[in-house]
Amino acid sequence: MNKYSIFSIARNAFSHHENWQEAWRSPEPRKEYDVIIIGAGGHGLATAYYLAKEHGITNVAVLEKGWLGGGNTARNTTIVRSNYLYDESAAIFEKSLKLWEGLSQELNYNLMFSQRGVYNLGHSLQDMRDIHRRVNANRLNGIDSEVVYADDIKREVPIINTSPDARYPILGASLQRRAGTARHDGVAWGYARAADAAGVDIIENCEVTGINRDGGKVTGVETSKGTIRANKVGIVVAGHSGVLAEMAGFSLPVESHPLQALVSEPVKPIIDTVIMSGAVHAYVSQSDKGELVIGAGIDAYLGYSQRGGVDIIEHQLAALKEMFPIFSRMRMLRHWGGIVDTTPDATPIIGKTPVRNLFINCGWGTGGFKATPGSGWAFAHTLATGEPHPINAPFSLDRYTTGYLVDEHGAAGVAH
Ligand code: FAD
Ligand code: PYC
Repeated sequence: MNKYSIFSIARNAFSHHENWQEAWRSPEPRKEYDVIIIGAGGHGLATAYYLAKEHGITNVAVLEKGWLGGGNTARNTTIVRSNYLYDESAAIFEKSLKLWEGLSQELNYNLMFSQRGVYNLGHSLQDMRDIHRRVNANRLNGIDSEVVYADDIKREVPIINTSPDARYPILGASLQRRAGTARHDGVAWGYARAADAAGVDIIENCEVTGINRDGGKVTGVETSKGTIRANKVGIVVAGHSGVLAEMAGFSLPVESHPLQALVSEPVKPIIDTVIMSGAVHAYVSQSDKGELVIGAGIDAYLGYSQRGGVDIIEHQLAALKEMFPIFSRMRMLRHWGGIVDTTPDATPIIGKTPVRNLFINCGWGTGGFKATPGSGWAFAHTLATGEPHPINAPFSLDRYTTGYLVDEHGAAGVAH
């Protein structure tokens, strides 16, 4: 750090941040835009950024009913990986991972992207067969992925319990070394700043309450700040996708479920990778602040409250304690929930809707954070050209009538 940055930090500290430049503007909505994006989560903001960067479309508004990033984007546990089973998923998640690898530089924003590796554990012979199959599929798609065994894991993560006497003994895992974690709200802020700089209007506290149509074509939206016209509209609202689809007069095969997470009190560095177990429904990493970041599968019931049942976290902590006995006396500090939109094949929907010029990007369930850059990139193409990019063509809504499903339940990482 040089003397100028020390002075600048001191000056800003004493000014109580009053003179800081806003990272993005807070404009009033115009009467009309070329494109409206509903939802300022990571996916919506990334879409706006790539519309400007890749397609030169900047007469764009992103409408957010709350605050930017206040949905699942800043509620998630930030695991980024691309080790999905099917070619279709591998293509979009790997595209995303490649974008992650240069994103801090591209946005000039420190996203704290940390390629610390992700282990997906196997606890039975059948788990290990499935892991072999997925690792082979990953490698055929050029995705780094390897099978490791209990001793290998123990060497890298000495605090893990690999005793064969455990209730769910750890036999091995798939390991993706390029996978890892990132700073979740930083992703929203980085994309927002870059999109705003390109001329995109990001309008917070602006709830969309209706989708206007004329002759089967979208013409704009009704909002808490009035009517706004648009040639094209993209819906990117995660847990509220069904609500927005209903406003536009069609239904989606999605369910909205709470998904919970919690963090412990901060401790010194004890785990420098990510451990996930789909079988016992628990996963853990350690944040830069020292907190253990812990999650599980979805709550079984449907709902829109951003909280969940205590039984889920009780179960996940019991499972985690068996895997890491050293955690048994740690205190938990905070706990929250988000609303995730799950699809029957655990795979997203990105593309056209029955309403002309109205497009949707949803159904990422428990696993969309990792896809933020790739999803925004592909959705921007879809909005700009009116047609899906080959990378998102397999994720059309009509696959639920044609039957071309992409069943990723086995690789979703978290049960849903
Ligand atoms: P959001 O960030 O939810 O953005 C949608 C926005 O739309 C919200 O800000 C909302 O306020 C807004 N909105 C809704 N209705 C309206 C309306 N009517 N008008 C205007 N705006 C509206 N994924 C991973 O890859 N790795 C993980 O480790 C991971 N962990 C998770 C842990 C938890 C606890 C949760 C809840 C999710 C997790 N996920 C994870 C999933 C991931 O968070 C989501 O898939 C992803 O963030 C979705 O991003 P988004 O931008 O589509 O949605
Ligand atoms: O998709 O890898 C994932 C994930 C981890 C935690 C929640 N989702």
